[in-house]
Amino acid sequence: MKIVAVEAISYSIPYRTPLHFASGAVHEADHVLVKVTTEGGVVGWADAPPRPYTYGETQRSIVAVVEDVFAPELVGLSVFDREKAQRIMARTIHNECAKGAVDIAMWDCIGKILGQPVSRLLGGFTDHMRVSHMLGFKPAEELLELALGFRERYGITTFKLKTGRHPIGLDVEAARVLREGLGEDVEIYMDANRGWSANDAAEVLRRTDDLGLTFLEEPDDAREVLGRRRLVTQSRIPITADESAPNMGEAAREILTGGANMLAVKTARTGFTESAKVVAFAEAAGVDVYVGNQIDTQVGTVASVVFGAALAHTARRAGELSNFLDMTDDLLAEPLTIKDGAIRVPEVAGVGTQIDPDKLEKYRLR
Ligand code: MUC
Ligand code: MG
Repeated sequence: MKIVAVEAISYSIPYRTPLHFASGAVHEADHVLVKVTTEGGVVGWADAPPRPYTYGETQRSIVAVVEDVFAPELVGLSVFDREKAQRIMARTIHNECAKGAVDIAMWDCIGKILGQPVSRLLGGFTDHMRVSHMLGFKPAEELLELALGFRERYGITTFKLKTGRHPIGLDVEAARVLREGLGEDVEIYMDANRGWSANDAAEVLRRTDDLGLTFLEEPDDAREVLGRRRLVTQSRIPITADESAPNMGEAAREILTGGANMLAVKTARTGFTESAKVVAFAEAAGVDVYVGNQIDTQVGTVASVVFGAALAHTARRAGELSNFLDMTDDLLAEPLTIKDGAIRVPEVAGVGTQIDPDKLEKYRLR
């Protein structure tokens, strides 16, 4: 079934609680919906979040690359020809989230055409994903109050603490207050978004050694090659590559050159097709992964749930699937719910990214 249109629709939804982290901040979901239409009128949807501080993409660059560069090449292709679409999009370097969204929207069409949930088509390992909540920069006591609230209300027992601040004592204190307030059974890990040097990170690891943290993500700029390698070699917990591994090739390079020994997999940037290749590489290499958050709306989050639950290697750990709770509204026709610390895979044909037309009309920018 041929693709007849590939469109990019900008929209903006304010956040109730902005998220602050070492590389930037998010006050509104100024994202782009990617819509793929096939002959016969099947429509697939996916969300592309612009993250200029991570990938260099903006809302306008995503619209431009999808509509001006990808669409003319993809129209006329069978929607089942995902690998051909990958090759076409790979001719344009970078633009990770634009490519990821086109792939997911194609998968949504495929699921709808076959009358199957895409999670089943991708592997069908389980029917839910455990949720990890990402905590942005805030005073330690406020972070604890928030985390206790998320545990009480949604049953969430895994938390990512955004770090990378100076003085480093701020983050050490936040981790300690969380551990003492939440107890031993809660999983806590840190993500510094390159905010520290390798030496800062080594000092933080030394000072948090007794806190039972699960892993440390993107402590410093991975291009500081020797510092990063030293950290990976010396750390007692895994060092995770996130923005230093935005695609399959760079994920392999970071692992094989000792820049990291764990990987974040984000469907927002590698879609389903390339994410599956990243996971296969990691599984074969004996490297743990977790499903990360690109500060996703519900449209982005449901894609992460669908992918994460499909494969045994991604379903092992909680995925970051709850930051849409900080938004004032969302676009998904069937809103997601978090119960007992988990989100269930929607039992619908496709990805479950169906859009509420009234909400899209309200928030779209053009
Ligand atoms: C994360 O894991 O880093 C913050 C910046 C970004 O690109 O993603 C978020 C979360
Ligand atoms: Mg990260």
